[in-house]
Amino acid sequence: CHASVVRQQRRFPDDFLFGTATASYQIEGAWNEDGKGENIWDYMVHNTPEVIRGLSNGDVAADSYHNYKRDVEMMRELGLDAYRFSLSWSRILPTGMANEVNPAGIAFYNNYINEMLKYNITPLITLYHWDLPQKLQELGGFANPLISDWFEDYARVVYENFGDRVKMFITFNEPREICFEGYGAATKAPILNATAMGAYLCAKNLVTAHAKAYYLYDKEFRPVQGGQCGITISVNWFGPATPTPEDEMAAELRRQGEWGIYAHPIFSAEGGFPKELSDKIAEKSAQQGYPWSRLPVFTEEEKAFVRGTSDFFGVNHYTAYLVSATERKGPYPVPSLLDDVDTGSFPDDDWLKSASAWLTLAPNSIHTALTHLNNLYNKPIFYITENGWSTDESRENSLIDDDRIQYYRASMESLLNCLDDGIDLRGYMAWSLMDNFEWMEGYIERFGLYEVDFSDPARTRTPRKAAFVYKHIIKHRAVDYEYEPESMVMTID
Ligand code: PNW
Repeated sequence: CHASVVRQQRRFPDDFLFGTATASYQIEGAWNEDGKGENIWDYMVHNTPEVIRGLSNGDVAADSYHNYKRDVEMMRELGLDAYRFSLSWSRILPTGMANEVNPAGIAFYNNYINEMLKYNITPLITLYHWDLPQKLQELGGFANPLISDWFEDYARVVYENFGDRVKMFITFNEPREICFEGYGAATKAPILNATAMGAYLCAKNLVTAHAKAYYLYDKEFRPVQGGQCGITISVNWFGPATPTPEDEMAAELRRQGEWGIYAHPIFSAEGGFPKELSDKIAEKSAQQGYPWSRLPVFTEEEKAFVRGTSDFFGVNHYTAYLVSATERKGPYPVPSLLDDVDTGSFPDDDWLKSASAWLTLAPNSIHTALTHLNNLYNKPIFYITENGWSTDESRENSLIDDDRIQYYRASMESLLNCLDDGIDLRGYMAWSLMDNFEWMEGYIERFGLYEVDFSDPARTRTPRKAAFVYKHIIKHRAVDYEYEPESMVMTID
């Protein structure tokens, strides 16, 4: 007879960075306070409020501009090693250009950073998480190649002001959502719906802007500041629906269209846009009567400029899809990235569903995606810069989020599979520290480890059950399936 069976626990290394992530427009509020300029989300929610579910906006959001000390207190409660947050470009440069730096904006981020450092929490800064200054949008935004100069000027202000204390910079969060959703469709600001032309122009200009900001850091700031600069790309997994050559090819094309278009120019040995995707778009463009491919080309010089410009690969990973060459395709607008790629995608019926239409719990998909990236791009350093689960705001017992716990535990196992395989994965940021403005879904889909009461002027934050579970994982560097919080009262250890 035996007293207890101890499950063999796999552990995370002590120096593995566990954190949470947020973004400026989603949490800060104070949209027009202390000299902040207007950005494309301010403009969109005020001029076309009907595009947001529940007609809400980020004017106040979680009001982190005034609650930043409470935010850091929550980080301490969770025992975080790191915190990833983004800077509001128009809070720092109200016109978007570097002619005028807003001292109150610099002071706010200094306070936030210094408060974290006081408690040994490593700050990770994202320079751009979707909130372009409106004035720059009026000049074409990411469709204008000059974006790379404007972004470089902004990056210089950021490195100069914060680089003495912040050692990890992420230039852009999720080019796919910026370009494909904001320019190619109307599902994110600036809701341009400029078909595939807009999305492809944006893709080339964005990776070039990233490269400029990287060289600026590498040449002028790294020698004195000694940090790292990289980019975060959303890499969900797209696998074949059936093991046929047609579906295998469909999945490959879809991967190239979803994330290869942004990752290949930076992380591949040859640079430029992915080959099969480029061929396919050239072929479609010719059929449609265009005198040239709708996908811009990189000259050899441009390829060399962009290639190799990231110290790490930041991966936002949430879910997976099955891809078919024939099933459940479109109809897609013509021309569009999805019509160019010409595939159908859907989750497996057995995967647990979240409150977000696009998000299911796909088994071990972090490991599948990272294994693929690791082989494709010659073993870069990886960070998971976002991963998380949504629940609906109308749920009863909204603090008891067993589905979110199931999702996070599954993610942990998938991370450990990566570490077991020798993938150079150095950290994991859960999305999100707290409920926030979930873009077009307003406050209806909730991703927080802490619940935020958006009807309360104080925006009170309350830990969900998953917060206790994540805290326990961080503290013990392992997943304990037997663990249950003793109470829902959170303390700082
Ligand atoms: C991320 N997808 O966006 C963003 O970086 C966050 O700002 C956002 O709140 C979070 O995920 C949750 O939505 C994504 O379609 C948007 O797979 C779409 C997808 C993935 C991530």
